[in-house]
Amino acid sequence: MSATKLYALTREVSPSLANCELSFVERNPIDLALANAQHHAYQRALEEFGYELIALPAEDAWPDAVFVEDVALVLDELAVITRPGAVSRRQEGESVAAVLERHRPLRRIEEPGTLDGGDVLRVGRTIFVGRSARTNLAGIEQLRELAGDYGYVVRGVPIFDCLHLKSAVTEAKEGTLLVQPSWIDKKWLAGYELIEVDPAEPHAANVLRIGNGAIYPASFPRTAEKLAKAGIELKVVDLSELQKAEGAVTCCSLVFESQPSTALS
Ligand code: CIR
Repeated sequence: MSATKLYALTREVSPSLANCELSFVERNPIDLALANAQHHAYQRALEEFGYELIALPAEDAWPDAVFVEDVALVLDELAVITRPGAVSRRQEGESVAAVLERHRPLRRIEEPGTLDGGDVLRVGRTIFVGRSARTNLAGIEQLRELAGDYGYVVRGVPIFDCLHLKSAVTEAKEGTLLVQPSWIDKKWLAGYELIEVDPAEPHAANVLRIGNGAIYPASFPRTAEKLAKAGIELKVVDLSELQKAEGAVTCCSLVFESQPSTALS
């Protein structure tokens, strides 16, 4: 029997990162060399978790292209190429699609739908989708049809004062969500154990869960302590420069397992 392979699709930081989209954070100078070094450390952390890295080259024309999470989502059964809410990001998906089509049947969110992967949180067979400035009802409806065919339940969830659903809530370990209660009404998350971010760390709700471990930003030590107390083994990475571009740990990769047919190669 062939072993399952774990893949992490990433893209190198664009030299034009300083021209990124910004919605809820102020523009501050970004140290590009440091951004690259931090991104490489993030890639190493993924490798330490056993992922084989697929690193796409940087794209000068697309400042936000390092945030590959927003342009696709990968479920066990299919991959969906999104139609990002920001017009400046609409062309980022093609090179990602070219990789993913080797691993999954591809589907697409079509006009008039918009959907950012940062608004999509899969927890088991439930897919929460943020109703944000980037993701519209048509996008959510299209995802409901695509994923519904495979038995996923898609739930649109309002969020406020933040960019994406996964700015407000992510899965920290099986059945446990890390949440920023100022940005999402906890009633949507009934039935899950919740860990709240430390109030002094409003942006701390984004954790990249990997089994019983997780990759987590160095900038949120108080919330990190709560996660560690919950038994989560953290690999802490400094992402200060990508955070200035309103990025977080989940948005810099698409992580997925090989399918049985591709595990042979
Ligand atoms: C944007 O506004 O699209 C980028 N500057 C940041 C995207 C971050 N993506 C994510 O959290 N999924």
